[in-house]
Amino acid sequence: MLGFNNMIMLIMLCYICFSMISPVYGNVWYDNKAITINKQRRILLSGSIHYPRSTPEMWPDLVQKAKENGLDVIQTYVFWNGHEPSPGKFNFEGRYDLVKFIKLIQQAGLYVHLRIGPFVCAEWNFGGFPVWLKYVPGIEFRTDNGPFKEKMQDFTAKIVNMMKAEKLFHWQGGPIILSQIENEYGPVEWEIGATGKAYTKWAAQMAEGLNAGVPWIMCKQDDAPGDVINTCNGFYCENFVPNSKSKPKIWTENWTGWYTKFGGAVPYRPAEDVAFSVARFIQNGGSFVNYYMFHGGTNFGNTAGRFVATSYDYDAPLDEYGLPREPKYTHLKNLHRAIKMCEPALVSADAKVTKLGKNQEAHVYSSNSGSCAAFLANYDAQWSVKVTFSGTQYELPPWSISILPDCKKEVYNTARVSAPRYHAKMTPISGFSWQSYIDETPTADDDSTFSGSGLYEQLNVTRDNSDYLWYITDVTVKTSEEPILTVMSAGHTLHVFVNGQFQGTAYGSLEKPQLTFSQKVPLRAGLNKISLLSAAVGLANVGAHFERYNQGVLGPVTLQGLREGTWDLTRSKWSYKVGMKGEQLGLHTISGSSSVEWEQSAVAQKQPLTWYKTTFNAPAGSDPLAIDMSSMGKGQMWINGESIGRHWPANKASGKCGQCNYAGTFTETKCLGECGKPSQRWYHVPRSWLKPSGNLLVVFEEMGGDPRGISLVKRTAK
Ligand SMILES: *[C@@H]1O[C@H](CO)[C@@H](O)[C@H](O)[C@H]1NC(C)=O
Ligand SMILES: CC(=O)N[C@H]1CO[C@H](CO)[C@@H](O)[C@@H]1O
Repeated sequence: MLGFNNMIMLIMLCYICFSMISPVYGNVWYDNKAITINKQRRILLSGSIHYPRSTPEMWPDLVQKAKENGLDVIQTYVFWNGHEPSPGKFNFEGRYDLVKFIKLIQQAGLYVHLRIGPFVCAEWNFGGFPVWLKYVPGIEFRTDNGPFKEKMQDFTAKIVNMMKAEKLFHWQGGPIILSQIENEYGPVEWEIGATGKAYTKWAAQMAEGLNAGVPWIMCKQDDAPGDVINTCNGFYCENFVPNSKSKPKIWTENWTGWYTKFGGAVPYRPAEDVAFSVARFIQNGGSFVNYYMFHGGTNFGNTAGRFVATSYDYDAPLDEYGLPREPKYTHLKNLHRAIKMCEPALVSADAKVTKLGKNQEAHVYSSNSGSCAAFLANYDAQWSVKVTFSGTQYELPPWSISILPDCKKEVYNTARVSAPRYHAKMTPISGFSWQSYIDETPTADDDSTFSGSGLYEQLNVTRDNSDYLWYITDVTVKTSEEPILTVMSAGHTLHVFVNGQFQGTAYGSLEKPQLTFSQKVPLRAGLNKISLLSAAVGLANVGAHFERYNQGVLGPVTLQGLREGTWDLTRSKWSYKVGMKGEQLGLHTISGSSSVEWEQSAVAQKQPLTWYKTTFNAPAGSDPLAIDMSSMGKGQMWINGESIGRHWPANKASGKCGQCNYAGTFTETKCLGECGKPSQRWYHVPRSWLKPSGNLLVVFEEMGGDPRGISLVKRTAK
């Protein structure tokens, strides 16, 4: 039996050990209801802004607009391949200046949720993995594999230590209150079983061992071990239940819209539905909501994932250019104000749920201290309903929730939009006067080629240093013939040339990156040069086995219908050349652009493999700018040497397109723009990339287009 004094001793000891432990977790922890900051439960509203998808010059304004919208937290992934482009060589500059980004958020008085991953998916090239990682001997991605775990730990530790050194965690006085390890791993673990489970455990322990002093989350991970909080991603999360009674209900990805893929229509999600899903999550006891995305931004350079468009607008409350999208921005701002009025009641009581009708409910949070908040929900997707609550009648529009922060007066309904409705406008400012330069179709004798027998996997050769890889082979026939050339490729696009003459193009899609080119081609008597230009459109960003990822012409390649029957060229001698000649000459850079003779007078039109250049002055004012590329085919473009990204207006929206009918449930394919239009017509040019005059714009066009149709446009909110 324990004596009284001993008991006091024990209690004191425990107190001491607690106060010794708690500094490790600083002032941020959680209980079954919410994240606690300084022991205070909080309802936290968060929004994703990915720092490399805008420019440092845009950051302060984006963060300020998020704050004005009523957000408490900015959430971002950390982009490994941007930070460690080659092993041990780090980049934390410019758009990758993570510390600067976090400090700006801190200055604005907001918190940060740092999702380190380091697998991030995010429609980002290779899901955030550096391509060199694929070539680490013995590597297998995202499983219980030594080489992978070592590299993952190194990078995660590097980021955590950098944040500590800069005093950016909350216990150090910084803004970071949450972190994340792995990303949507649950479904993968389910697929691969025991090794996946071991990896999950290891990842959680590794992360916690870094002593970041803030809680870690794993999203879409039903078996998140120990103290790691499992969280929900989805269009709706109201029925999500954490895997422990001591963990709060957190929604890490509430999709404000969806991303655009090349070949698809532009998705959108009505403000009413986003607001409904958030209000429903909160009324059901949720305490942390994140908008994915709050600002989507732009996939500059080659940062887009496979077949993902350059625009990552996401139909977010702030559009790609950083302008408020209405009515979404203001409708959500009003929602946030209403939710914050309910916060005292929400954090101190559990909901009492009562039926108000067949498809209607009241969720009432009423605390001992007298605060009371009510959510009146109508789940009927078609009909408005009058309900009586506490003796008062309320009218609830279909698929909506009314918020009563004092349990009496309705201050907000998710379907009644008082915010202005307007469409952003694109206004042409000027056209350009172009010069052109036609790139060349290399032959096997060029000194920049090398050869081998059989077909090489593309990424192994390019290491993603260029989108382009040439596959070149010679075919000798006795008399002229017109056989069918069939080329099977793992993707993503293929342009075929015979004796320097363009024959045609084939391409895959997000759903099916593989392609087959099959077409009659003219061969002349004697030697013929077959040149295949295989182009990548981003690397895959979803999945587990990135070590097995492949692309390019893997075969078979055949010529059918020759006098001598069918020739299989798959194992022939092939020559290779990485990149276009223009890339090697640096035609897109300020210094390299003058290394060739440009055609001034008769600018080539509808010519494949053509470079175009022009100079222009920055337009007056501060409206965001874009380039209208609707007259062009496919390629890349640069301003003053900075890559704007890949253009591909020739890839028109097909498949599911048309109107929006979301009520009831929303899916990624519910609300889509019109078919037959380019998936992306306008390409963002950040103002900060421009000088007052003499800006160099370079376009590389693969397929042939009419540069006279290109224009500079400005974007205004209405
Ligand atoms: C990658 O290329 C190297 C030669 O550069 C070759 O030895 C290796 O077999 C290739 N690997 C694959 C998977 O193609
Ligand atoms: C399962 C799934 O599709 N998850 C996606 C959720 O949306 C984000 C952003 O579009 C992606 O990164 C995830 O892969």
